[in-house]
Amino acid sequence: MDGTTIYALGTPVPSRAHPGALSVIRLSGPRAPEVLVFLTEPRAFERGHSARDPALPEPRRMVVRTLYDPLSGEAIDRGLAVWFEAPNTETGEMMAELHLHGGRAVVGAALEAIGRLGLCRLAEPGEFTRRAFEHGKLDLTEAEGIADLVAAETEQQRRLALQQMDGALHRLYEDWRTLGLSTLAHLEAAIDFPDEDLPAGIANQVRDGVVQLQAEIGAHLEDRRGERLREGVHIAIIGPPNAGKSSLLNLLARRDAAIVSETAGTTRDVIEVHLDLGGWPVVLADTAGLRDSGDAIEQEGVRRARARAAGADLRVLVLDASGDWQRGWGDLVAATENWNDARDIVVVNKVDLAAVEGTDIVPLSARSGAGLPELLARLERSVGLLMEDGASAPPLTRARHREALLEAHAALGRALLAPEIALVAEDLRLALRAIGRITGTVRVEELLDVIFRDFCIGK
Ligand SMILES: Nc1nc2c(ncn2[C@@H]2O[C@H](COP(=O)(O)OP(=O)(O)OP(=O)(O)O)[C@@H](O)[C@H]2O)c(=O)[nH]1
Ligand SMILES: [Mg+2]
Repeated sequence: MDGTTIYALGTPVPSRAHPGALSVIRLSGPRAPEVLVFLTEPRAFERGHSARDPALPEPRRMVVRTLYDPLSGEAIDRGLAVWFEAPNTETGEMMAELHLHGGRAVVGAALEAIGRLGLCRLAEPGEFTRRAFEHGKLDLTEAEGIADLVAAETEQQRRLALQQMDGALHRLYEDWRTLGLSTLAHLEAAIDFPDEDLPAGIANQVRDGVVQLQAEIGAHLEDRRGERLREGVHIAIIGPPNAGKSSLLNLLARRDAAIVSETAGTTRDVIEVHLDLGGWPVVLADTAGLRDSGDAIEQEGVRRARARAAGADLRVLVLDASGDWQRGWGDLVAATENWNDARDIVVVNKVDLAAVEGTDIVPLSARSGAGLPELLARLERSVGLLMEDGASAPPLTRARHREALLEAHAALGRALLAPEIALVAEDLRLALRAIGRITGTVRVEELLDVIFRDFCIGK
């Protein structure tokens, strides 16, 4: 971190088609308040005011100010100005904000005016958040939570991101580090005094600590909720040919994403659509009708359908009400890998042609839409069940965390088998370092560059 002052437009860049009512320019760094003075006091720049100039408003108090070009003295806009005194700010540095009208020319002129002062430079992507991290305002998982919050598209993604921004993962990983460190302290005591008898039970305590840590990390690694929330819950629509699987996909997607026809065997490839289902992001897949076929291409489609069904988080089996649906059901379920009675759903479609009755089925007409509300409720319930598994603990959300935790998990496994105390300690230290990399307690510069590069400018 350098001691420079940075500035950036924090709101979207206004375009001709989308000017904003407001635009916010933010600054962070030692000279931020000074910049405010030079921009809001005509001629102040030439006179060379100091940051303690009377023109500087009280910190944290918004004031109406006209913004001037510091060199020509020409008015640019009138808006609100505020500044915040370090270190109790978002970045831990002096900060200032200008709330201007969101026109292209206004924003362009204001940014140019700030640049012309020569007191600060444009921020890089994520630089504000990075400075907050450098000043200990947040850890890396919380910084990633901010990025996820900005990127969140559904309600549940937003909730998870907010939890992470508020430190849910930080606390979990810090708890593990604390447990690991106290275990290590016991071990180091044993190494330092090899000749003295250890108090009875220390070896057990160390073992219990490592076992507990490894078990908790293992359970966390198995929890797929975070990835499902980021990438979408995968739902596969499967069933015999012509049952109306593609019709159902189109109905849920509210567009003609898949070809529908009365020819059995229409769908060959897997067709995906992305949906927001009650706040959950969902990837819905339509698949080829399941049957034995002499057609090599169709057979490949069926193979893909089965693979997709097995790999999906949820399965929706579609049967044809106008056919002998009760007979096919059991065999199809039996032939479907990973079928889960509690969550997976059986839809009997085309009830406009033949009425159906039965428990554990959802009657539907993809043609008329009858039964759709019930199906949506069932889908939301199933997704809810899926995502509640282990709901008390915050889920793993990033591949970066997974990698580090796998490393920690493996090191703990080695520690349990290590023949000597010194080796146990070494493996435990490796595990702690891996966990520390997740939160940023253990710093890795290249890693920081990668993480903050993904942010937007002005964040
Ligand atoms: N009457 C009626 N016809 C339907 C309904 N849903 C689908 N169909 C018709 O059933 C035929 C097959 O529909 P698709 O959606 O293509 O069926 P599919 O299961 O995707 O078929 P494949 O891709 O060949 O496996 C089409 O002619 C649809 O118009 C429904 O609810 N009622
Ligand atoms: Mg189809």
